[in-house]
Amino acid sequence: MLTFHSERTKLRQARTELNGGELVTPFECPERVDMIIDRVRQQRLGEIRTPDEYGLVPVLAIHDARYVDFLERAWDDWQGAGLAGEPIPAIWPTRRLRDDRIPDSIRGEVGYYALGGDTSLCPGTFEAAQASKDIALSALDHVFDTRASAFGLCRPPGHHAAIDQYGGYCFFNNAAIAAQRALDRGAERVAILDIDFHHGNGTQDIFYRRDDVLVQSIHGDPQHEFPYFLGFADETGEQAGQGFNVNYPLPSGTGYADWRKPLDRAIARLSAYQPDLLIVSVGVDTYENDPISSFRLKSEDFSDCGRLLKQAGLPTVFLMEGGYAVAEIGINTVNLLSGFDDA
Ligand code: Q9C
Ligand code: ZN
Repeated sequence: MLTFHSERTKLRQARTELNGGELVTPFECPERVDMIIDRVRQQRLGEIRTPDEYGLVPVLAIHDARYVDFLERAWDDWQGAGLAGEPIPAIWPTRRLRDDRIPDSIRGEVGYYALGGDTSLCPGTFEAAQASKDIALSALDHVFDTRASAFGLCRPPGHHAAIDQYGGYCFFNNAAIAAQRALDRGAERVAILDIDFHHGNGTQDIFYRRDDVLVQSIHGDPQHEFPYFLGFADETGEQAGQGFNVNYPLPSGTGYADWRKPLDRAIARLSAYQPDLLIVSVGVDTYENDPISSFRLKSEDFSDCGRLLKQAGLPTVFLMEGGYAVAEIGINTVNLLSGFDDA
């Protein structure tokens, strides 16, 4: 399988993440990319290619123009306001406040556009987010053109990013941007299967009223896991999209035997939908030793998961999302991809 990779993804080098009331070094770090690409080389997964550049047009097919402009200038504006740390919001337009007015000062804007306080901004974030979507689009185009599968080593990840919101380490929704490109290139139906530990709230929200993208997600129950406020089983889509969103929340401590049951159901639902192609949002934060997650998948389970995904029989674009056990992230990710390739 071909891998798309860019060193530009490492231009985001944030220093701070708000975690348990402390500022810590972010879990979502550039070393994640090095560990995965090292393992791709070591295991000879296949050729590694540099992505093409697609500019902002495909981003604006999904995201709000003012949001994109905000991301581009946020660091400079924060510095210009004389603020010393990295941008993290301190107030949001939550319940009891208005969300129909966008502030014109940077501290207010950060609160307006952030969905959480976990993800700080820094110089290089915008460029890395652009490289990440270029990787997703290059992988999509390769799969669209050849019907062979591909891996996009995206970073930063994308599935928490909504039309005009960043957070959960995500800025541009790479899977959504790639899905839209497939439709714009003539696909009639696209399916997204999100196997990251966390619910892909951004992806769900973007396609919630549409029937041309089937969105399925297997994740930690939001009753007690991030993003807490979306990802429940009763969220099935609205209007034309009714029935085209499927959530499979699972309890803390879920191991592979119970994790693969919803995977089987998701694959059955995929077969019924008959999409032109499948986009897998790959998170390996379901791993038993992940520092911020609570499932118990073992490294060999990722190989079996890849094998099962092959059964869907679809041209498949794998896009990297989460996974924070840095020492094992390469093993787990490449196990999944090799499991698919070798099936
Ligand atoms: N500070 C993805 O896996 N914070 N995002 C968790 C630790 C948010 C994860 C608490 C986790 C977001 C792409
Ligand atoms: Zn995750």
